[in-house]
Amino acid sequence: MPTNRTFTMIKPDAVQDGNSGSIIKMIEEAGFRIVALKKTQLTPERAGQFYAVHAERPFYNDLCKYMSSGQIVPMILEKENAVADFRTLIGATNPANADEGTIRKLFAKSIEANAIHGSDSDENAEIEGNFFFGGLEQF
Ligand code: YYY
Ligand code: MG
Repeated sequence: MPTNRTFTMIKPDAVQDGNSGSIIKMIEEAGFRIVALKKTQLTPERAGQFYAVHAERPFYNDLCKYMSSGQIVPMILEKENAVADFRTLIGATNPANADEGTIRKLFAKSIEANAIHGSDSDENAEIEGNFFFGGLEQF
């Protein structure tokens, strides 16, 4: 089976709480290879660019504020069927609806502070990975 890639970022609530290590361990144990990883912080403007697809949604301004409120850990990950399998590993957007054992069920605080991002398509995975990492950082 060919591998493909997805993009993720551990969000400010999970980084602040010291859960990055536990989350990365779950990701590696689920069979994902880390292609690229760093710790950084978004400005509200840059968070707005990342989530531009949600610009008309009522939660957009709060989301941009929240996503720029602390450090994040963006990563590019590789595995067979990476995008879909990673969405399964993280669980539903609202942690109240997330399956037992998923990253959001274990670590998310609310629908906004939901611990982790996962790309929703191969195309967006590439766009989002390139948002944070240059070509020479993607191995
Ligand atoms: O892909 P995913 O992160 O699971 O959800 P999206 O529908 O793409 O929304 C992106 C992001 O926006 C979500 O992770 C939290 C936030 N959000 C929110 O604060 N309130 C909502 N009603 C829906 C989404
Ligand atoms: Mg999404």
